[in-house]
Amino acid sequence: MSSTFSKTPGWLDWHPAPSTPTFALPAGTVDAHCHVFGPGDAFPFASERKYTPCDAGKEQLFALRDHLGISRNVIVQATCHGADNRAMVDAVRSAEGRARGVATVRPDVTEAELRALDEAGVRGVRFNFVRRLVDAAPTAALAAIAARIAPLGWHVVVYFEAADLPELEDFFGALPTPLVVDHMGRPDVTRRPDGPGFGRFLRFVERNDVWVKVSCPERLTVTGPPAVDGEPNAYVDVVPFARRVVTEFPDRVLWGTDWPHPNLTDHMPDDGLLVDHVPQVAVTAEQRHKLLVDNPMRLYWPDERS
Ligand code: 0GY
Repeated sequence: MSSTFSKTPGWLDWHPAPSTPTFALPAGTVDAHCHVFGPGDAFPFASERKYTPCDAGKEQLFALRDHLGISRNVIVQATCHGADNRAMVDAVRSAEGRARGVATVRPDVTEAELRALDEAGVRGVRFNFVRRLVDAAPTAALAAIAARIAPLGWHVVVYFEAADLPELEDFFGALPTPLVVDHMGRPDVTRRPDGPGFGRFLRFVERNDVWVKVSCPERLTVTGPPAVDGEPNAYVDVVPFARRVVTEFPDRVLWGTDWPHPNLTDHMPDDGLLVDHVPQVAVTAEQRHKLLVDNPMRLYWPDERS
């Protein structure tokens, strides 16, 4: 798809024709975790990137939004763009109020740059600790960034592997901003959802009033996608973990598609089926409304809540 950049070998492109979901998303649904990639010719990928994706621009993202019945997007800076936020910011601006952004910034970011990001619709920064995606950043530098963005009312989104939580949780707990965790802290879903590993994560969430994205069943699953195309009962091994988070923290959970699904190697999900997965993890209408509408609106559009 991109002419200047060659995709990482084996790269799976986004689903070309997602099904129409059976589950009708409530009006005002927010996709609180998605990305744009390039297009590379307009927004070159960063030299320090660990993968080269296919192009996945704002037009495709907005088409998917409309197809699935989503109202708004939170566009999270992807590591393939490093700290060059131009593709994300361009997409957020183009959405005319229907998108917010989460940026990557370096400690030497200027006040003027932060103000420009804020004015464009950015409301947070992402700290990524997943070793296959980024070179390790010293926590002192991240703490300095957090101190800079706190006065703007922004939050910090953290992405880490479950095994790294014990080492990171004191650092997270000391950050001066609200905290949002990507993909439920990537639990090992072959373990028990009521076992000590996930229990530690849940206690961390409770202690620090953390927001949790119950996203990415397609990334966390070991049993895999549905055996039969169109079967909504997919990713069953992830369901008890997500359901537990939604039940225990109904006012702190967020949902997102993770489109265009970077670095999936086994299968590319049908985004319509990812929507059909939502009622499996949020089993009441009240839970779903909080997950899909109330919570993300409180975090990203606090002035527009009805
Ligand atoms: C995700 C997950 C991944 C990648 C990125 O920024 C990224 O490159 O977020 C991943 O490979 O697990 O949240 O989309």
